[in-house]
Amino acid sequence: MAKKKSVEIGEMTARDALIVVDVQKDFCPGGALAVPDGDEVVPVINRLQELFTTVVFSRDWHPPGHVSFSEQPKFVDGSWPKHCLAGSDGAGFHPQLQVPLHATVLSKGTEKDREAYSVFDVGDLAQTLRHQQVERLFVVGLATNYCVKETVQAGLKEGFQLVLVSDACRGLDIPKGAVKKALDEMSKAGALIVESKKLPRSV
Ligand code: VGL
Ligand code: ZN
Repeated sequence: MAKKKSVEIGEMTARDALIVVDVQKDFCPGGALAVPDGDEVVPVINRLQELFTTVVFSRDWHPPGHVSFSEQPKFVDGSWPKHCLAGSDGAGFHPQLQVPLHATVLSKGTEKDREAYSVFDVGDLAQTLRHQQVERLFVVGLATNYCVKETVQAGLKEGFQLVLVSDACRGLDIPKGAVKKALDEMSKAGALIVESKKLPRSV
């Protein structure tokens, strides 16, 4: 009988890094650009962190009048209500998200005229990770079909192996099916999509 093909994660090592994308108040219920159930990723991500020696946090961090802000916000591709204003309360991490004191925090979308969905748009993250001998990235956070997807795609282009932990992500399903489409695109591009319970140490 044919065995169902299973994803091989193997051992977790110091060559793995966790990238936590934009788990900020504005992307959680009650926030300016709320992702449905966005806050549900928080306990999953807090548990996952125990598996990693390297954890990088990104935050969306826009100046007033950022190019992505729209007067008539449509919640579609590139036209958003004002969100994640640098230094504002809404731009803060979710209060229950564990962010270790010395964690790397990368702010993105800080230039007024340029959108930046991928964490790799900030500085030389790829180079830094390579210097740390990181080979494989586990990506989690918000929103699946924007900053998470672009980070996964950019990471693959930089030559990393990519794992998306599906229950540690939530997306904006507008139009309906957009999140599924994003998952398919990431998978086709070469990312593994796994649930956190499939990771080596049960978390
Ligand atoms: C994001 C829309 C606008 C994200 C950021 O973090 O996915 N989405 N800015
Ligand atoms: Zn933004």
